[in-house]
Amino acid sequence: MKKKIFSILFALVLVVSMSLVTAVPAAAVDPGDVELSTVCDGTAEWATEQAHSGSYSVKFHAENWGEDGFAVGIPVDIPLNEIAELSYWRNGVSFPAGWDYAPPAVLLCIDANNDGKLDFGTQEALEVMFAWEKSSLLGDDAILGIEGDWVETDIGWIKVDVLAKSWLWGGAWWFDKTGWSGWVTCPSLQVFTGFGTSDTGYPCPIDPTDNVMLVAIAGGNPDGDVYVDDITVNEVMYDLEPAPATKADILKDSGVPGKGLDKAPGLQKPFNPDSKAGEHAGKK
Ligand SMILES: [Ca+2]
Ligand SMILES: [Ca+2]
Ligand SMILES: [Ca+2]
Repeated sequence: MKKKIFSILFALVLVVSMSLVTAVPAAAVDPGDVELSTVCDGTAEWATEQAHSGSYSVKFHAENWGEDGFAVGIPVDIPLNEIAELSYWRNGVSFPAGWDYAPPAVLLCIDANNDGKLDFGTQEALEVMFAWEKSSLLGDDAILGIEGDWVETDIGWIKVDVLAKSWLWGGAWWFDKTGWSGWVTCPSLQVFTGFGTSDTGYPCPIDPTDNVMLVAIAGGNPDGDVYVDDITVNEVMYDLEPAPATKADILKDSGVPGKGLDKAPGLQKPFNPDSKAGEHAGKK
């Protein structure tokens, strides 16, 4: 019991300290703040074989329906009713011939209790999406999820305009620690005034002025690969390029033992390829 209380306290300290560290303006998001998360055998990784911008996109893969999951999350801080543009690019490759694939859903992770911080991250949002009995992971905050439309495989990069999607016949839902909403009805986010109660009869904690703190794109469609790039939230496009390698990364890649490298402040700066330090690192 003592151990459990300790781990809960530790998790709380971690959440509080992480919320301090990640409090950056949306326009200046650090590539290092992009969160890649998985459940079971799902994978989410930086990949160069497909890119809509720059050299990289994020590549998702899953093998088993309903078990494997993947997600990419981007920290933002925007009131829900001030989101005027929300889109991303996706490319589904090598799904079984003749099959459409279910593209990932968009999870708007919302500071529903208005305390200035989000009680969960991309990993917790993904876990709740796959195992709804884990809804307590969301703390006092909530998710508004928007489903993707099924599309053909191997037709190249497609722009997904999330706000253009009509939810009049379902296609979106909200979730908090009290449960799932069922499918919500809403012609668009702009006319959203609030949602009905959850399946267990609790009121929706999401108000139109609540802040979206994290935009996650999450799914689990198996067999093929889904690439995601260029997530745009209002005027800001997140081009999904990984953080440049640090000096510490270069030294580790060269075989220098990793102990201490991650704590040396001088080694956490981006590596300058012109300095030739990488070529000589680790050599006697
Ligand atoms: Ca990119
Ligand atoms: Ca909160
Ligand atoms: Ca609220």
